[in-house]
Amino acid sequence: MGYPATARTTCPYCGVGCGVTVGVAPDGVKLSGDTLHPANFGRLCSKGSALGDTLDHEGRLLYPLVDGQRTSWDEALGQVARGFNKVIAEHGPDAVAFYVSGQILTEDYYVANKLMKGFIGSANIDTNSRLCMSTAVAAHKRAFGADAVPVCYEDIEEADLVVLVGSNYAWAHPVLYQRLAAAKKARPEMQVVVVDPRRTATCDIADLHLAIAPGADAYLFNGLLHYLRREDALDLPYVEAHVEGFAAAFAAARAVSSIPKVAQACGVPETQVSEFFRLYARTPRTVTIFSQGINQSSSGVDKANAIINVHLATGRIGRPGMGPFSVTGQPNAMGGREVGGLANQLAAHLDFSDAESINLVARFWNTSRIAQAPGLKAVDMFQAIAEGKIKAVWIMGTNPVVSLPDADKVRAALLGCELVVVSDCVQHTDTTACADILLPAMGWGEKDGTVTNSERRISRQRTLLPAAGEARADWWIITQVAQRMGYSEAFPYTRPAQIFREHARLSGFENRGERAFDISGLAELDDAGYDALQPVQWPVNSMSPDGTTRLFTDGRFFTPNGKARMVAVAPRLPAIATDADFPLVLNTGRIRDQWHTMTRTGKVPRLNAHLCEPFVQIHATDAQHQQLQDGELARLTSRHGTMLARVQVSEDQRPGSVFVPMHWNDAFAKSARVDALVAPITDPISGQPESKHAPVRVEPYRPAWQGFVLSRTRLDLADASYRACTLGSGYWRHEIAGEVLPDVWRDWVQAAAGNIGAPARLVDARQPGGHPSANWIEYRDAAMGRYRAACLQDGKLEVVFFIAPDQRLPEREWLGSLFAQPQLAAADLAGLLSARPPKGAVSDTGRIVCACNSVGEKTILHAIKAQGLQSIEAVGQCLKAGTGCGSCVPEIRRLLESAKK
Ligand SMILES: Nc1nc2c(c(=O)[nH]1)N[C@H]1C(S)=C(S)[C@@H](COP(=O)(O)OP(=O)(O)OC[C@H]3O[C@@H](n4cnc5c(=O)[nH]c(N)nc54)[C@H](O)[C@@H]3O)O[C@H]1N2
Ligand SMILES: Nc1nc2c(c(=O)[nH]1)N[C@H]1C(S)=C(S)[C@@H](COP(=O)(O)OP(=O)(O)OC[C@H]3O[C@@H](n4cnc5c(=O)[nH]c(N)nc54)[C@H](O)[C@@H]3O)O[C@H]1N2
Ligand code: SF4
Ligand SMILES: [Mo]
Repeated sequence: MGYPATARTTCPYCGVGCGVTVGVAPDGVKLSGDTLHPANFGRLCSKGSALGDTLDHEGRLLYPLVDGQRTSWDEALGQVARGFNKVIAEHGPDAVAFYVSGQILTEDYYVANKLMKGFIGSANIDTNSRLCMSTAVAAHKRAFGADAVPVCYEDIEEADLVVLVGSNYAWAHPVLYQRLAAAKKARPEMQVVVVDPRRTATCDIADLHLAIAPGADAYLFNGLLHYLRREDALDLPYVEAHVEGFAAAFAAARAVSSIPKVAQACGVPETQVSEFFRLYARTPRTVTIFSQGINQSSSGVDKANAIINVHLATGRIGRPGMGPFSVTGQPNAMGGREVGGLANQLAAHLDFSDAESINLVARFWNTSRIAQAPGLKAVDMFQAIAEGKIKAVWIMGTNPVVSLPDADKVRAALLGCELVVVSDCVQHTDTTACADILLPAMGWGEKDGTVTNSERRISRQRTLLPAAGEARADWWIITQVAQRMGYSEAFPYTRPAQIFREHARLSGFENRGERAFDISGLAELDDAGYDALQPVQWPVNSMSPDGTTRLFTDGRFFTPNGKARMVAVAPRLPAIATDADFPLVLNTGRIRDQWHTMTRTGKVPRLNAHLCEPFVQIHATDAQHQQLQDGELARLTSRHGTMLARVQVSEDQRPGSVFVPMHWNDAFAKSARVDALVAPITDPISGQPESKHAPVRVEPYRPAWQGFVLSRTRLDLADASYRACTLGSGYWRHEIAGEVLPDVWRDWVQAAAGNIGAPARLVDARQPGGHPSANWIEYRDAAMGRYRAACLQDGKLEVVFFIAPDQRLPEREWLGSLFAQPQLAAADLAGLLSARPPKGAVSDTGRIVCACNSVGEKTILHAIKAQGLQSIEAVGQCLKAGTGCGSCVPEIRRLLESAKK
């Protein structure tokens, strides 16, 4: 097969679904935003623009492995098929399960769902979208009768008021944030309100930030509904014609409705609540964006409906610049919903609620084995694995040992399970470590198919490169297993276009307009048409052959009577309250430059440079109360588990609440999996876990010593009690701490020396020699507990160790930059163990702020002061910082502000 010189494809990270143009040249790939793609019009964020750096095969899973041994595809596939068939024969179809992901393509998803629900005959297929979008799905179905997102991206730009609830747009949906920021710049009268317990980077463009008490959002939106009624700001004719349930919803909202009461329930000043309500009342063009701060909650579905209620009652839906907007997280979260990948869905927006639907899908698939009832949702599925009720599980494209709540139990469940199959692109993850059979999946740039973004837009991911090793497409792997399980006739696929056509046909099959998801207009695409498919928003059918920008424009919904439903919401706070033992609320989420469990973004030095350790952000009052100091280590404990993280004292945090990123895991750190602390509590309707509100305790962790090692190779450093490893430019950075005293360092130094062929005997700095080509220099102050060492080989820096009794250690950036030098200059060598850069060294940048142009905090602050820079534009002109993807603009603005103080 030939590979194209340039191709248009779609970013594999977030649900914005940006188009990417890739040129493949002998010296590597050249990548830029697709100027024609309607999601991004040429823009990319830091992660998207670094995609080219993720394509090497380092760390990839290249061959099928059974019990750790390389084997042929035929053997591995045969073992999976036989293993599943054996369990099914002995214990029935509900004793097996698939756990899949919003990161596989629609075609992969379709085949997995068809195999489990249609032919194995169980609905035990669930997806990581359970942890992500299942709340929004349930809320949409309650309100609209279908899981359909009403709006399109232009609505964000056309709105006069954009409310972001539990969404850190600037970091999690950066290109949409940039579109919003640009729209606001062009029309400064546009208002932006952020509702989030933390002050996030998104607040950079906010006119108002409500630092709401964790979990209190339903009080706010119920209060708003009541206020709008009182102020006569509802669209009662619209409600009369198109909405039902108003009276009950309004009655429920009345319980806590005066502004002082709402303010108290939400823990924000009254003035802010009234400002928000007034703004909302007078601004018809309103878009309310909501994300995981709403979804990941034990009352998330009610909260989402409280938001949608207000849009229905004001008729702000189905019109330009208006609507509730649940933004999807993963690149194909929406595609998974279309094929029915959740355990309580069936296929193509049909579910198990009536025999008719089941019968329809059974006829279409020509099967007599179709599942008759919903399967187990993710948290229950892993519970069933733990109890031995599920005996074989196949995990595809997700890392549940890191991302599911009560993650230590999840690991134990997998280790105790009879047959664990994992399909992944990466060999060493916390989940692949639990697998009996590992199947290498093609990654981005290799695989071929479709994804659907937040605004229902289907785009192509296209093949640009040959597969790594023997990696195969997920749809192919599932098809092959299905054939070996005895279902060849129903799984004849040899290319994704066939699967896509079948999926499109099913969406239109006996669909007389009652199912929102309808892409029957694409069912006849030939292979060439599929290859050339341009981004298009569903529904795509005979009525709207070019797709559909906005839904519900005619006020008709997918309920039996065509009316939307308002839902009576009685607000509930997080399921488990804080108490004296666990006094703080643990909020978890994303950082700008990492993607989930870091399997891909963790390979890119410039993405690792922004924030390179697991951290816990805490307000100064709480820090003081717990006697925690900025920069030291802390132990976090909940009823379920414990972790270590670096303390970041910050005014951005709401007192009583701490924030920890979800990303770190055992593949990059030790004791840093935050989901070990999160309780497996879920929303009763959606089954989505309460990942944002676990009660915890945070205490100082004061080990005997702390330190860091920078080295060309990655070191194991197994005896450290705390460890976080990140890849820098040409070196690995290991942040470490430990309980056991100095000897252990010697062991590590010796181990590192072993790696590079240096002498086992340490050579003092004052007596170089011992080995003709390697040099150790060492500094030790046993009384003070300080130790420093460096090794050079032929003048090139190989490793530096810095150990101290506490966290007061030199900065790493300058030392790291020395790894780029083929020969250490004398001045650099002189400053090495004192970690003092020679005067005027340009490489002493401080923490990297701008990932695109590698500009550090120190450099920016220095330029601001030395050259009197006053604006983002001036910093950009001077240093290029902020001129790439723009994701760091909020941080640069804060540096400008801090310099003024
Ligand atoms: N850089 C980056 N971007 C990503 C991802 C990534 O891993 N990295 N992942 C993608 C995926 S799959 C998803 S689902 C999205 C998620 O995108 P977001 O939902 O925007 O991201 P989160 O950081 O999980 O959480 C959003 C915010 O909810 C707030 N929050 C917590 N509790 C509450 C509450 O009670 N009320 C309110 N109003 N807010 C609260 C948190 O403080 C946080 O700022 O991001 C996508 N984009
Ligand atoms: N505490 C807490 N927990 C959370 C969240 C939170 O906010 N807080 N967020 C939740 C949310 S919203 C989400 S979406 C999840 C995400 O959590 P996960 O899905 O567990 O995280 P990823 O790192 O994205 O895992 C994807 C895996 O699939 C592999 N992969 C990538 N592409 C492919 C492919 O094409 N095929 C195959 N077979 N494998 C592939 C990657 O190497 C990686 O191992 O985490 C959830 N967990
Ligand atoms: S905004 Fe999302 S889809 Fe766009 S480039 Fe960034 S990660 Fe990729
Ligand atoms: Mo997600």
